Amino acid sequence: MSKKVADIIVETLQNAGVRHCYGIVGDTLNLIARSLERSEIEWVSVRHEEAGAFAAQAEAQVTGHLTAVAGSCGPGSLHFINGLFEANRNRAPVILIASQIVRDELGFDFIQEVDFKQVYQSCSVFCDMIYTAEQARRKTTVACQTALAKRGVAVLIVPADVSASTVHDDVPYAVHVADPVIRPSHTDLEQIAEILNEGKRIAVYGGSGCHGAHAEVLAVAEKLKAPIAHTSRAKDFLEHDNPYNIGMTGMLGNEAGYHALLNCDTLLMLGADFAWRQFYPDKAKIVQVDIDATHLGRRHPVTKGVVGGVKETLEALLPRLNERSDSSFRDEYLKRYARYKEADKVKIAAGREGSIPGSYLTKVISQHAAKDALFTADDGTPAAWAYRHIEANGQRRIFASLLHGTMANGMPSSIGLQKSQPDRQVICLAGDGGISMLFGDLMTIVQQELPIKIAVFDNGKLGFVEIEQKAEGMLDTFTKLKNPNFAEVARALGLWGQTVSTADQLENVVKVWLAEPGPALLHVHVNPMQLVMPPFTAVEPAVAMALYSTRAILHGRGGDVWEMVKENFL
Ligand SMILES: Cc1ncc(C[n+]2csc(CCOP(=O)(O)OP(=O)(O)O)c2C)c(N)n1
Ligand SMILES: [Mg+2]
Repeated sequence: MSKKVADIIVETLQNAGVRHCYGIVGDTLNLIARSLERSEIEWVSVRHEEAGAFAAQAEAQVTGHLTAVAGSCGPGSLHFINGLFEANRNRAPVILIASQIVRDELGFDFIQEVDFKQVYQSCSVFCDMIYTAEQARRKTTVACQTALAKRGVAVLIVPADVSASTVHDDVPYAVHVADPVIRPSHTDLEQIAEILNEGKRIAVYGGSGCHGAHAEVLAVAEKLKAPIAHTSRAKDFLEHDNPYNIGMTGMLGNEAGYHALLNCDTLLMLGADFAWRQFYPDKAKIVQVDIDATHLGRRHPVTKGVVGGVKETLEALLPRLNERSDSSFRDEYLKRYARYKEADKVKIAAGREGSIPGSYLTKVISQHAAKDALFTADDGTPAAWAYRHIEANGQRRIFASLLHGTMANGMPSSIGLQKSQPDRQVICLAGDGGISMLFGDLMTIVQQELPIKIAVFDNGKLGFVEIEQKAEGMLDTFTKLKNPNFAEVARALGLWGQTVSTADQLENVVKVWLAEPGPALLHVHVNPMQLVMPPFTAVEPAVAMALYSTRAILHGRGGDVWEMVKENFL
């Protein structure tokens, strides 16, 4: 049977599980757009392709399904890049249909010619062109298969003359979505059991690989009398219903999680690939379990690394572990964690003179959000507050740019979450810097009639960077933002919009905002002087802060120092 290549591509995507395709149409993409229109895949027009890529990766993460983006040649398909880095790092199966100028002009610096193969190599697991019409089905199938199997981005470059061609299409290449069970060999299991059975102060450190393994992680921790610390990405999976939880380590962590990992004599790392080496113990024996063999020992040397899914590995490991009776190590850190949580309850409150700290705003939102709400948080202070103050319950999820660390991830990611989960509440915690960066896609939210709830944490600055600068003893440099009234702008765009500046009104306004049936933007003037405090008191940052204070006072900005001290230390 003869078929148009554009139809073959779209049919293959549909059969591979694609439900939405985000993008902007144009020239070389038009034929594929026509095929998409006739398919069951829903096209979602965005205003900036980067937003489409963020949306697609969030959808792919929450559903596990392959999700598509598509662009016109040159700048159109180039604009996806930052969102595709985000997707690839998050192991989100996303396919970009990068339409291309006709083959006959490739290599002559034709108008809009971009070598996508070179551009997208470093943020993809598959990146290739359909060279001939005859290879269309096979190449599209392999692109989809690779994105799903390797959990990442596939970039399929499609010259316009190829998508317009007609070919015989009678070989049934098709995508297989597999779900294998992977666990270590018996020898590997014996070896890690031996190390764990010798431990006296054992800690478990769970990462996002613990998704779906809550019961098994708790069972192992119970047997080993180990407290459970987790990475930020594992918060959704391990924080809830966990009597052994001691929270996170790292800059966003707390002192219990931080010290337990440094003071244990045996560390069991489960699906955790935490990048910051200084938070690993230097003297402990480390056992690492990861589904990806390339992760073993790449952050910090480990005693024994094994390959397997966390759930399957722990199921097989459990009978090999001796039940310990001494729980003193775990008890100590559980006590320290409880103390931290208790202090936090009091500390996270309205600021002085009715100001609203970002942490308090987040806590209030968490209190009133739905039980199964999906949150996105912009890189910057919103992500820090989200991981510290959104309460996990096993149903909620938080999506932030933890691995790529990009601004502006929040609002566009919420588009993909709401498109794929129309019945769930989707809440975006946005920075004033972050929301401005892809502001145009608020119009996508309106056009698509998505009831997303956006809170803009307006501190009038690139706050997180200012904190970094202060921690280096610098005065704030190039961080100021002159903002509009975001609520007014939101209303002009067709969203519900309101501004809140004082803590006494906050709770009521948050309730009204969350109850709005349509898209709603809450513009909150948050305390501009709030710092994100690390879980330790190191001499270095303290000295840098002192330097900052001295400089600020010398530059006639003693008021800033006083505001900072009042908000954070008094
Ligand atoms: C695309 C991009 N540009 C720059 C940065 C560096 N950066 C990280 S956080 C941040 C400030 C974010 O400001 P805002 O969104 O207002 O959040 P705040 O920290 O003020 O709450 C910047 C500039 C980045 N991570 N990504
Ligand atoms: Mg800001």
